[in-house]
Formats: sequence, C-alpha cells, structure tokens
Amino acid sequence: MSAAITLDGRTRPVRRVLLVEANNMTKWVGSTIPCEVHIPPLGLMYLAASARQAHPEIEFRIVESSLPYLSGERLARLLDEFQPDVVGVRSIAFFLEEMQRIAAGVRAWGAALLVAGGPIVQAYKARLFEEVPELDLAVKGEGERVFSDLLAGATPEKLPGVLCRLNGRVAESPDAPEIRDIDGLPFPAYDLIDLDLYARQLSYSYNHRRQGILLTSRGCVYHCTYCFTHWKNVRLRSAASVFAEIEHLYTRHEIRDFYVVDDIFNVNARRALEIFDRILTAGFRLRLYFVNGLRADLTTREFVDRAVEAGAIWFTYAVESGTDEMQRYIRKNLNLDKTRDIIAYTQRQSVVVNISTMFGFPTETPSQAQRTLDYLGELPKPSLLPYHFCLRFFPGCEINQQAIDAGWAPEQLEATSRFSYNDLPMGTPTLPRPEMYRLLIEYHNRFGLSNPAALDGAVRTLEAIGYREEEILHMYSVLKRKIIQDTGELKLAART
Ligand code: B12
Ligand code: SF4
Repeated sequence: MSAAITLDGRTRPVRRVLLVEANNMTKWVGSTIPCEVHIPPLGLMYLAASARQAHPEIEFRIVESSLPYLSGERLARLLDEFQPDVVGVRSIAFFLEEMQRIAAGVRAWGAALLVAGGPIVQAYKARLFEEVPELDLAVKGEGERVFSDLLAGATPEKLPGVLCRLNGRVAESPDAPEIRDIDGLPFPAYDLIDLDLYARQLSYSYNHRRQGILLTSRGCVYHCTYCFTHWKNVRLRSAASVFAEIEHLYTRHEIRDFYVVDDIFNVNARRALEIFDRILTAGFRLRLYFVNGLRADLTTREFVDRAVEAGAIWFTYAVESGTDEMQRYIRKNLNLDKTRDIIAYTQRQSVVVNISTMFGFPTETPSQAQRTLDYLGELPKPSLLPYHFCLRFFPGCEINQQAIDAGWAPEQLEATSRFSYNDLPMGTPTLPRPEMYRLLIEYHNRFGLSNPAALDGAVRTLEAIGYREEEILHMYSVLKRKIIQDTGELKLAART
C-alpha cells in the first residue's frame, strides 16, 4: 500500500519526506569560531527509522536549519531539488522563531504538508498553530507510531496524539499511549546524517568526534517543578538492546565517542552495570560521556568505578541548589550530603566532572543563592564547565505557576523562555538584578572562567582524557565568546 496523508477530507500521496531540525545554534551559545555545537538530531533519526520501516517506499532526508545555515534561498533550492510531499519540523520552545522562519519558507515554496513535532508541540499545543500559521499538523509526544500511522492515511482528528487544522479550526485528539516496548524500536537512522559533518562541529562535550547519541531510557521518575517533562512514563531499554546499538555504531559507523542523553540513566543500577560489563567483555575501547542522565544521590562508588573502567570520561551532576529548602521547593529533593560525597569521589578519578547549578528560583533570596556557591566551595574541585545558570521558564512547566503564586508577572516568564545561556539575567522579585550579577561574578571568580587555577586544572584534565589543543581552544573560544589562538592566550583570558 502506498503512503498517503489524509487531511480535511483530502488524501495526498507521500513519496518524499523532508525532516528539518529547526534550531539556531548561534542564538544558543553564540558563534565566535567557524564551528558550533551540533548534536545529531536524534528525535528525527528515531522518527525516520520507524517511518521507513513501516513505509519503505518513502524517501527520507534529514537536515538541520543551521548546519549549514539554511537561508531562504538555500531552503528553496533544497525543496526544489528534493520535492518533498511532507516537511516535518522538530523544534523546542527556545527556537520558535526558527520554526516560524522554516514554515514560512516552506509555504512560500509550495503546498507540501507541514507537520510539527518535538518538545515545542507539548509546550504550545494549539497555540502553536497561531504562532506558526502555516502548520497543517502537529504530533504531541513520541512520534514513531503516530507519524507512521499518519503516513498510512489514518484520519488525523481521530488518531490519538495529533493536533490538526480542520475546517479553519484546530482540533486536538487525546494523547497517544506511550510506546511500552522501546527495545522494539529500530535504531536511529544514522545513515541519514553525515557523521563527518558533525565531527567538524563541536560535540555536546566540545570536541570534534564522530558522535553516537544514546537514549537508553525514556521519561523520569522525578518531578522537578522547573523541568519540562514531556514523557509521562519511565521506560528503560534492556542492557542487551543498548549494547547492540553501541556495537552497531562501533562496528558499522566507526563511532568511539558515545554521549548519554537520558533523563536518568542510573535509575536502575543493575541495568547500568550490565551495560558497562557488556562493553568490557566485548573489549571495546570507547569513550562514554554522561552529558546528562546521572542523578547524583543514586550514583554509587561502584557505579563510578565500573563506568570509568568501561570508558566513561565525562560525568555531569545536576545539583541546581545547595540548600535543602530550595531542593524541597523545586521538588528535586536531592540528598545534598550524598551528592557532595559522590562528586568528590568522581573528582578524584582522572575524568571530567561537571556540576550544574541554578539561581533565580521563585522566592529564592540572596542568602539562599549564596549558599549554592558556598556548597560548591566545599567540593575538592570546581565544575570543569562553568554551568551556573539563571533559571528559564518554558511553557508547560510547573514552576511557572509557582512563580505566579510568588507574585511574578506572567510576561516575565514568557520572555525568559527565549533567553539563551549568554543573555544577562533580569532579576526577580526576591533576587534583584545587581545581586544576580554579583553572584555570577563571584561564581566565575571562585569556580569559573575567571579563575586561572580552575582553568589550568580543567585544561590538564582535558589533556589527560585525550583532548587535542585545537579542541580545547575551540571549547574555550565558545565559552569565553572570543577567539583564543593558543594556550598562552587562554591563560591570559582567565585573568580578564
Ligand atoms: C540532548 C538535549 C540537548 C542537546 C541537543 C539538542 C537537541 N538536538 O535536542 C543540547 C545540549 C545541545 C541541548 C541544548 C538545549 N536544550 Co536540550 N535537551 C536534550 C535532551 C536531554 C534530549 C533530546 C533528545 O534527543 N531526546 C530524544 C528524542 C528521541 O526525543 P525528541 O527529540 O523529543 O523526539 C521525539 C518526539 O518529540 C517526536 N518528534 C520530534 N521531532 C518530530 C518531528 C515530527 C515531524 C514529528 C511528527 C514528531 C517529532 O518524535 C521523536 C521520537 O519519539 C532533552 C530532554 C529529553 N528527555 O528529550 C532536552 C530538551 C529538549 N532541551 C531543552 C532545552 C530547554 C534546551 C536549551 C534551550 C537549554 C538552554 N537554556 O540553553 C538548549 C537549546 C539548544 C538546542 N540546540 O537544542 C528542553 C526543551 C523544553 C521545551 N519546552 O522546549 C528539553 C525537553 C529539556 C527539559 N526537560 O527541559 N539539549
Ligand atoms: S530535572 Fe532531571 S530529575 Fe528532575 S524531573 Fe527533569 S529529568 Fe527528572
């Protein structure tokens, strides 16, 4: 049976599907060097793999709107050449303007059906159709099954998980049930991306490698109020399935660098250890980066030891606040003593340890925000990356209501969802702007980019785990937002 999408009573055959990751990396971290941070678009690679399995007759193509930058002219050329019947666009709330730009470009070109997906749909729901008037359809949550069903001609308004324009209005069906057997999903379609193109950019950990992105679980058991949890149920892939994917990427695509992007990889310690054992038994010499996915107070010394044995060189612990009151308020409820202990233990291994913290929570006072810095001061080393972020509010997060209850103006929340890491904080009713600046300056002087000893230590750690000089310079050029030519200049930059 050939593929077709039916909308508003009209059936359109589908032979070619263009999938676009709408992002603007320059807006995100700023562009100071010819390369940017780019991660293979995993959501679209999962989507294409499943849709292709169900509809082998369709040709799929995946592009990022900023790799290379798809100007209006370039986009039109790509559409002319590929002639897609459907254009699927993934984005997040932060990149709404980019989705608008791409949608307008597609509509100016022709009548291809425009389908949105990704966290932006969960965040905006029906409002997305006002913000992006060119949209025909949107898929809420997991896309694999729903998109394949749409391509099989299912009636959108009757299909769970869909929003669509119908008789001039937006119809929304109930949420689709989440996929239970995530082991049964095909591996992401790496053949649809150019791994060397990504290696010329910077990875999630600021090096130039062929990147394997691993999503070994979906969903999170916790309910931190600031977090945008777009998946409801927690589902873990088996260790066998995760290892089979690693093996496939290792042998077929010559990937040696694997980045774990789970919400919580170590929610089940036994499964995690089994994955490490399988890597060790196979004798694979690879590097694992926990760029996400470790809940600090669930992490044990045994976990760290076995992870390092299996090749882990990068650990990221999200602490957020160093006070128990804020931990309760944001419902992260991290055990700060256990966290301090495991961070110190991990820092004693020759690996990168990043500690992310935040400030600017509703009701947070200067002394509470200060205590987060003092907590960091109790650790043996500073975070390798300067990850002290001002809280941003994304539509759909519970903390938005907490802020409104604390007397914040709703417009202020909306504005922050478009802020990037580099935008300066605005201040909150309890943490005025000058106080925020003072905290940020203190952070950078004590732990961050303005502390020469911290920077020296960081560079030594990066060299020890195999970073080339060029990678280190590119990483700090992005972080310092100015081109750094050599390590001498890098040391000097720490003093400015
Ligand atoms: C890896 C990651 C990153 C990486 C890579 C970015 C990327 N390519 O996503 C980096 C470090 C660069 C990053 C940065 C940021 N991120 Co981020 N990131 C993630 C993370 C942890 C995993 C993303 C992922 O690959 N998921 C797995 C895939 C399979 O899921 P998916 O993309 O949602 O795709 C599925 C469905 O959405 C759907 N789908 C997706 N696209 C499409 C398209 C169509 C047509 C259809 C039909 C369906 C469909 O089907 C897919 C398969 O089921 C998520 C959290 C999470 N658990 O998802 C946060 C997340 C996406 N990030 C988020 C944010 C806020 C950011 C930043 C803005 C943070 C900041 N303030 O700077 C930056 C923005 C920069 C950027 N370029 O994205 C938020 C988005 C919130 C929102 N409401 O939009 C999330 C949800 C985290 C959170 N819980 O708050 N991020
Ligand atoms: S912040 Fe982390 S632990 Fe908290 S709900 Fe989000 S993914 Fe889960």
